[in-house]
Amino acid sequence: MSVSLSRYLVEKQRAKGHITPELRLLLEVVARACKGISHAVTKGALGGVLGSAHSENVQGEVQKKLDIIANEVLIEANEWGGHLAAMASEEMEEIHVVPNRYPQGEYLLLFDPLDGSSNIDVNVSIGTIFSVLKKTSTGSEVCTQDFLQSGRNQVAAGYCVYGPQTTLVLTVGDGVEMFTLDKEQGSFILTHENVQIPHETQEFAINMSNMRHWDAPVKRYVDECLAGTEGVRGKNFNMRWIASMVADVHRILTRGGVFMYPWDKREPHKPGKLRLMYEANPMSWLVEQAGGASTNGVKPILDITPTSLHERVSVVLGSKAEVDRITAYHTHPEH
Ligand code: P6P
Repeated sequence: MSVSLSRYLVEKQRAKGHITPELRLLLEVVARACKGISHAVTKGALGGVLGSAHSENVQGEVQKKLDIIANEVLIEANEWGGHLAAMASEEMEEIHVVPNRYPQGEYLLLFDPLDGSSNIDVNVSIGTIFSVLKKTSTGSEVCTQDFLQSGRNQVAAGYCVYGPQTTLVLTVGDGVEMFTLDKEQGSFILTHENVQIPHETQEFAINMSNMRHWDAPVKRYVDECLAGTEGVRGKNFNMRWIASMVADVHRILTRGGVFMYPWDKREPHKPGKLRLMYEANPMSWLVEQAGGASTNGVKPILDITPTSLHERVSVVLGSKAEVDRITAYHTHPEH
């Protein structure tokens, strides 16, 4: 008997009280929005949705048409339900407060509506990343400050990867589950329960073209991987870099590995390229819930207290033994 996402969420709500009816509604609405995004992505050139939108996002990056479409799908799907107070997106400089014509709820939804945009026009896997917080301030109008909570405060996090399958990966703080979209039924079906990342791995993911810009600990780790059986690691390593965080993290959740997007000398004033609130935090919680680890090279990403909505962070996540090793190279380089 296949278990749909809806049935899974009802049973999770009923059995363990892990989620409220409003959070269940939120997650079902986000999943439905991801189905709509998957449909638009899959149409590709046939839907006239490829290519640039000839505009820039808050990061100063050129927006693709599908970036904007995905953002609009998530906004329109979520603003009427009464479960949210506001939303924040990589594609919007300011938060989007739920309009007065709708009731406001207690949840805050953050998302990167379409991560991996450089892969859209070349038909490589991309995805939607989302994170859910609760509004902690009472009485006052929701504002950006309400979003600036550490990743430990997340009540739900996940992503939907648009690849050969459309798969939703979710945690509400009680492990990680994967749901594969049955496009005939239009339902997400539970296909992987209690996902666990192997502690050991022989696969690393990093953009090797940045090697000359890396700091010493990252260079040391990658050099040791490349030295293979003749080096200190005594084993050979494989390398993967899809340039879609969602796809790289999905591989790591599925078969292990370590993903690194470290600080580098190209823009020394930035702590890293990836965004803390709607990329690193949700991915870090998923990875920790699956038995892995995630740090900024020095401390757990989930322990970082954000100071701005779009702040960036250095990311090292995946198989715990490898993340611990890389973090130790940063904190105890003498070892
Ligand atoms: P680079 C996609 O733009 C993204 O934000 C992540 O999904 C991905 O891991 C990274 O940037 C790729 O960056 O510098 O290799 O293109």
